[in-house]
Amino acid sequence: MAKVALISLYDTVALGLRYLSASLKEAGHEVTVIYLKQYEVLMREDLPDEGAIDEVNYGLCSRGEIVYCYPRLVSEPEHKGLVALLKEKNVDVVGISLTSKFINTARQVTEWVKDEVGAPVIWGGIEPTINPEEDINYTDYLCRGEGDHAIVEFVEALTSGGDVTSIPNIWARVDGTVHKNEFRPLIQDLDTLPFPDFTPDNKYEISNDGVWPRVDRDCWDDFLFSSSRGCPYKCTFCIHNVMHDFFKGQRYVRRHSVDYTLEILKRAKEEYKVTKIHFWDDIFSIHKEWLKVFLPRYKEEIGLPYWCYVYPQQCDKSICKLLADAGDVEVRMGVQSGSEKVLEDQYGRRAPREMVLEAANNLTEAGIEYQIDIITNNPLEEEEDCIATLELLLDMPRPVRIGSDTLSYMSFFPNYDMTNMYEAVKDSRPLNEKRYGFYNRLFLLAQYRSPEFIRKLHRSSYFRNHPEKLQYFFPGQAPMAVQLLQRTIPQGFRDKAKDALTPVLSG
Ligand code: B12
Ligand code: SF4
Repeated sequence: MAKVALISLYDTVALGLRYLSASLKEAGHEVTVIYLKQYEVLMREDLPDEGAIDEVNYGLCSRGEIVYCYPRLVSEPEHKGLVALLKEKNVDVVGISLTSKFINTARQVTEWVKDEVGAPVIWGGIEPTINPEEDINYTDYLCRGEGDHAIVEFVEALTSGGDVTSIPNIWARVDGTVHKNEFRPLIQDLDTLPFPDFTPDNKYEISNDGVWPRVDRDCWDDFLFSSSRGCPYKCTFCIHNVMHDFFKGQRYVRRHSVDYTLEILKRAKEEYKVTKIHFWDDIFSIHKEWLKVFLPRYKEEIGLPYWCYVYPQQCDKSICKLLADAGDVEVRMGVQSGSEKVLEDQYGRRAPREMVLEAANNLTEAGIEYQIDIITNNPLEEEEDCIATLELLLDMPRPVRIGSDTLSYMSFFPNYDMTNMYEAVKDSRPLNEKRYGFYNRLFLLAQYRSPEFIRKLHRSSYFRNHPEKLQYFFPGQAPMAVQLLQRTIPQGFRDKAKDALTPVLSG
């Protein structure tokens, strides 16, 4: 039996890590899960004095102010706590799960673990999957793609003195030579995987200068699960853009069976105090035949409110009816831009404006509340593209809501087509901050004000020159305060603090 620690960086949802933990436990190994730091959403006045070592994301929140998704530095007490915990657990190997934004924290943690704990480290997750040539300089081992089987083989080979240089999905730097193994085939039958690990056993959160045991249910307040892996599309700003090419010729979109999915939800409902299900499937509304079986049974056997992502193409009237009939549902639909040119030439999206409008109408007619995702601050856009997005928002059935209370700014991740497109012209295309200062506020205001009023604001040269003054038209809500309270309290404290927070959260 090996002792393995899995570290999740700035992510307490960590579905991938939960699958790995379950596979390792099933194979008889001892697993400690550590959520290192929370990803905080802060207003400017709350930003810490010290800089972050990883990328800070910006966004514009629904009350029109800039918010920062901030990866706060790992403090000295947290660093010491991490090392002490790993020593106390006497770990044989440490896995770090990371997305591309957290590469510097991963490098720092890797050094601490190697130098101060003396354990080998393996990186896994989206970042090493798409950027292994760079990442192998910072870690001796990394895993590309699905880790469920690869991690078990790797841990067993490493701890028994076996060969770690020829395991599919694993890259290994041994005696100065990098062994780059091929991808193993995708797991086609997801039901062969054990249920992802949501138990609070042997799980810790390191944040707020301390090491906190996870108590109650080890997750956010909603229960989060994805019934599928993969997406049929290849939008140029999204991970699937790169992944499709890795797995050509294989069935890329796979889904758990209805029985498996319901069983895990039933357990969650029985064992934990779950009040809502959050489906993280990239597109929950694909596979109409699956939905036809799953959703009526979901209503009957689970019966909880639920949330999911839909894509305009999979949002016809019959799908909307199925979604609505299953109970209290909220959906988020990717729209991204209202400009046909941007959708086609830049994003590679197969969801033109008319399809988006039809999907939104179908959702509304079915009585489903919908939110949309828009990507903004894309330096490759022109003013006419911003106008097209604004016009689309104004034409959508009301109420229209922008997801997560913030507008997402375009991010450029390694090796995505969108990044390559941008890199080629970057020097001649600085972001027009002023233009976006104006349009971003109008996009957000389109949620609350009438189309006529927004068009008037749009025509005003005063607001174009003083976009921050548009602030006055936002409703005086404080969504960020709510998010802050929910997200930044260590889970060990959350229950105790709940009573105190309730009035604030409901206000
Ligand atoms: C759900 C989701 C979220 C949720 C939950 C996160 C979670 N990890 O579950 C929330 C809302 C919290 C979230 C937040 C963010 N997300 Co997100 N998210 C996703 C989404 C849609 C699904 C992730 C998922 O559950 N996959 C299913 C599991 C089973 O797969 P997996 O995580 O890849 O894990 C497998 C392997 O990677 C591997 N593996 C993973 N970890 C490890 C570790 C070891 C040691 C090993 C050996 C293997 C291994 O094995 C796992 C099982 O097979 C993906 C898109 C996607 N389809 O991947 C985007 C995605 C991961 N998110 C992304 C981004 C940008 C973000 C944010 C930065 C957004 C923001 N601006 O705030 C934050 C950052 C969060 C963080 N700390 O990393 C990007 C990352 C891009 C990149 N190149 O880094 C993605 C890929 C979408 C995209 N645009 O391409 N996200
Ligand atoms: S539809 Fe969504 S999940 Fe699928 S490739 Fe496009 S952005 Fe990614």
